[in-house]
Amino acid sequence: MAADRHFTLVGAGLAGALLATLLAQRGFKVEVFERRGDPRIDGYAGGRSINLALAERGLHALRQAGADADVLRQAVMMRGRMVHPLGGEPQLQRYGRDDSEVIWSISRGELNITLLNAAEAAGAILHFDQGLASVDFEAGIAIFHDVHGNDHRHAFNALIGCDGAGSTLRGEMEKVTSLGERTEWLGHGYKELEIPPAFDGGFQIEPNALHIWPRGRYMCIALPNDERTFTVTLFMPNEGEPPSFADVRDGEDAVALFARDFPDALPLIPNLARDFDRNPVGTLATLYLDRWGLHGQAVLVGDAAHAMVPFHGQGMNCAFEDCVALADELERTDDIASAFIAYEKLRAPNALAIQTMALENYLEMRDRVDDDDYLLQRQLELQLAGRHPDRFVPRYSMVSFMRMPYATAFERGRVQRELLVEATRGKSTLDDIDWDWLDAEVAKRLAPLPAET
Ligand code: FAD
Ligand code: E0Q
Repeated sequence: MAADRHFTLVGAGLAGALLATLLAQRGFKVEVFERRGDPRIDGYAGGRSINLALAERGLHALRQAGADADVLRQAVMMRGRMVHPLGGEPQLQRYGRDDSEVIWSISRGELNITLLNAAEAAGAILHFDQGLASVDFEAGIAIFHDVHGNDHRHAFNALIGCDGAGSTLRGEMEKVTSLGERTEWLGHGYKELEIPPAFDGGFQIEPNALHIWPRGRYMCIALPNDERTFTVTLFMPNEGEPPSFADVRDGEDAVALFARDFPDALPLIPNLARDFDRNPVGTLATLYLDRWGLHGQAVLVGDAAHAMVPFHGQGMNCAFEDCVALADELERTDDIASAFIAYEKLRAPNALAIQTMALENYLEMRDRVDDDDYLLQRQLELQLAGRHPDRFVPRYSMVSFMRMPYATAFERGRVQRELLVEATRGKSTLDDIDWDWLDAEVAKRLAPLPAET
């Protein structure tokens, strides 16, 4: 490995902190510049507790960095989706076969702090309150702005953009060469609210689940925090047929919406009106690029390269897979330019596949999880998974519990969906399934999966 290989990372969020750790552990020189303050000193931006679902892909990346145990210690297990129909009893839809197939709710702030500590322990140098302002690629100089308005000129060898969906580095690269950037706005936004602990200090609702209140064009979800609270997220169109953020404008409107459409959630959220008024409406979009790199000078990872809508809970998981892939490529060859290209070639088709599946999952979550035909297809899916465990694996499981490329999960998922639709067409129970035909079709259309995926 060439001794002069020095990487400058822009952004010390989730991907930046993990990538810094992985590269420093491989013996590279790593410097990281983060626009915000050090969350270990200043507290995490916003002070709100926001959480994320961590699945096998992200967990595996954390294992590579030796950070998995620290992260899991603060995590809450989620066995499945607790669906709250309007006027009915909540029902748990298990994600996996048993407790070996679960996902984890973790605090974004705590995860970031754990990874920043890991990065420093591995030898990375972190600079906070230093936001990338511009890049002179010809001179090899990046300019960072600090909070006092001072500029710092930094000579770089190679830049890695971990600066999120609104990436400044991407904008600077785009000025030199077209990346083919395209942003597709979802037209729906989100608002974060909080369920506090019960009077006795425990959780107010089932802690080991991801709660969903599906309502057709909009929905609420809640993920547990280890301090016995839940972070609730309301997803809703920005405008159009009510309700939307255009007509649910303030806390009072929100209380009325919850009283009508989420009556079991309303009493759990005592500060709903206040939180609604204080917290911003988040925007949601998918970002597509034709290119992620600029020769050997710069490359993008995570949301900076491929921001996605959050409905599969895979944005961070995918970003973490990117980090491992890039670190592995950089270790494999001394030529940074060819490592950047190999990384992009490996990851771009997979990023596109999970972006597509995340968009599909919004429709499924808000509109289908309580439908009869959906429930019948899910029953059949479970039966087929039991009959053909090496061939028929639910797409959710391929994405969340396995590490095969996302593009493979997407393609096999497409074949499986066709089978489920064909086999249940015109049927209302599994009693009428033609099993001989179906078992033969599974064997014909789905090759066995290799044992280690
Ligand atoms: P970020 O985490 O956004 O980090 C970017 C960092 O760069 C920040 O620290 C920022 O301050 C810094 N920065 C920005 N500009 C500059 C600059 N000019 N100079 C220096 N630093 C800069 N993913 C999951 O896997 N599971 C989930 O359950 C999940 N839920 C989600 C729910 C919602 C509502 C949303 C919006 C997203 C969710 N995601 C989830 C996606 C996940 O948040 C992102 O994919 C992940 O944060 C991407 O990491 P990143 O490091 O690329 O970007
Ligand atoms: C998960 C875990 C924001 C968010 C995060 C998630 C999930 C969902 C719905 C949402 C998908 C699922 N899901 O339950 O199918 O698995 O992360 Cl909205």
